[in-house]
Amino acid sequence: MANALYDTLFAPHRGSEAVFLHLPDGSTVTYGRFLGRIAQFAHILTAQGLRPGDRLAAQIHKSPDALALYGACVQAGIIFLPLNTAYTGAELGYFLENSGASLLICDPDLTPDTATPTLTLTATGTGTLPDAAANRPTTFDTIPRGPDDLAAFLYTSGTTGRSKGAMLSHKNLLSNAQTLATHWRFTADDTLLHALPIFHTHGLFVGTNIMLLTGGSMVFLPKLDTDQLITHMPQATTMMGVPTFYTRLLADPRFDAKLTAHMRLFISGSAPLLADTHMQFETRTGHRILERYGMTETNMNTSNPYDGERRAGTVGQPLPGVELRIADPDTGAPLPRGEIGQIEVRGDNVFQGYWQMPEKTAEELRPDGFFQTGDLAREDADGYIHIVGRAKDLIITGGYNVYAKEVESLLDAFPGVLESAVVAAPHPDLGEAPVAILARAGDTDPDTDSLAQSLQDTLARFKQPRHYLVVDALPRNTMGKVQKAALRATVADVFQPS
Ligand code: MCA
Ligand code: AMP
Repeated sequence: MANALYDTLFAPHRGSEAVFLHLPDGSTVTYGRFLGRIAQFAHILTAQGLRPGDRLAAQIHKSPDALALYGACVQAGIIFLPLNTAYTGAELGYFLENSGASLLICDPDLTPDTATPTLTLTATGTGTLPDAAANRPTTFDTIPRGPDDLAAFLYTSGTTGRSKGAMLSHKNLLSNAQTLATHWRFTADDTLLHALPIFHTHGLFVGTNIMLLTGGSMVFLPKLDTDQLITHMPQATTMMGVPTFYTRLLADPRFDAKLTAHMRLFISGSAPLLADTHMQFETRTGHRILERYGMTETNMNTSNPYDGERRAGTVGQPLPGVELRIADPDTGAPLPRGEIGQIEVRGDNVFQGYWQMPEKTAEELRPDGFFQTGDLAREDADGYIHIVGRAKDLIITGGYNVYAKEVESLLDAFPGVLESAVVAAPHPDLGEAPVAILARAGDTDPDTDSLAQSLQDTLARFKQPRHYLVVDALPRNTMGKVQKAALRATVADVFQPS
């Protein structure tokens, strides 16, 4: 095939009257209309001078047109770089510069100060991009692309400072969508309740690509709103969410067995689903949530079985086509079953490296092609993987990743702070949330209110500490390393209801 990703996910729907998107106002978008929109956008992107392999950055709100922009990039061979709408202008500036994006599509509300050529697109489908596209043809000659050509960059924060652009190929995306659609038994009869953001793997490549592949439809909600989930659940057959989706639903008495009796499947991922949530969900609804595990760099790696036992507190077994080993973090040598080690994975799902950072790529991709996930786990006697911790200094808040180092570097530079440590504290809604522990530089405490204020322009809100603690000195072990485990214990209760 000339462009297998486009030809498999999109092209079969050309002219189709089947519904692709159900919108909250009751309107629908057919597959045929969606494909026409993709072609119109592809014309604009090429008219802007974008050529195969060029990067297009998008910081836009979730909408049918935002999805069409992704399709346009696939059809025109352009590398799609979706960005969290929570990123500040400072963060966006870095992504534009690092990726060398030739064009930025952004919401007029988020318009940054940048030299990168920019078109706008709002959540309601207005802006300079749709204006320019309006009279363009609804067909476009698909640009040929091979399996190893790049389809997308997704930026992931790093353990050492700056974010890295994870390069995902056409084969990475297509192979994983095919594996998941089969494993989870998706068909054209499915309707996915979609309330996730579409700038990350979960909402875009897992949710959307599966539905495009199988020809099913999505109830396409702008964001998580429990009322909307409950209102639209009767229309759906399946739902995907981060654990916060499930805890919020469980907190609502309207969410019960009757409302979910017709549902085929609930899937959770991006952050650990507490075994307790899994069990409460089953007690309330009779459904066992299917938990799976993935990463931006690898797409999905493991999943609980569709038919077999969905085991609470585990992420299931390796997906077909994914080789997984629990290995010694230093050497990569596989450990005997039952021992705790680092999860390493290899397969068509694993990314092509970090954009223009060969040394970072070499640090995480072993010479034999296994990727080091930084997740610590053990495999039980039945082959289920139990994630027990993280080797990386990462906090996952509501399904978004925050690397402690990125926040600490900003805190360390603040007057009155000698040094800082950012750790995760359990949070009843978000799973975990960042807490900052600051060692004071002199006799007076740093002003944490102005510190918090100073972060507003530089750091996305979800990365900002939700609690500050000032101490005389950070605890260190005999090697001089900050004892984060001790700090985590100190702040373990800060978000617990008193
Ligand atoms: C919003 N806020 C957050 C988060 N989201 N703070 C911390 N963590 C978050 N995740 C802040 C806002 O800045 C705001 O702060 C306040 O919370 C309320 O904002 P709102 O937009 O109303 O929040 P929400 O609608 O309640 O959103 C929470 C959410 C959402 C539903 C958990 O963040 C979400 O949909 N998360 C899913 C993320 C996801 O898709 N991850 C997949 C990554 P203030 O009031 O102070 O201004 S892909 C991945 O991880 C891998 C590959 C995988 O395996 O899937
Ligand atoms: P990211 O690639 O930045 O979106 O985040 C990937 C990380 O999320 C993984 O390395 C895990 O630490 C975590 N993760 C994803 N799914 C799960 C899960 N089901 N259980 C526990 N952690 C998960």
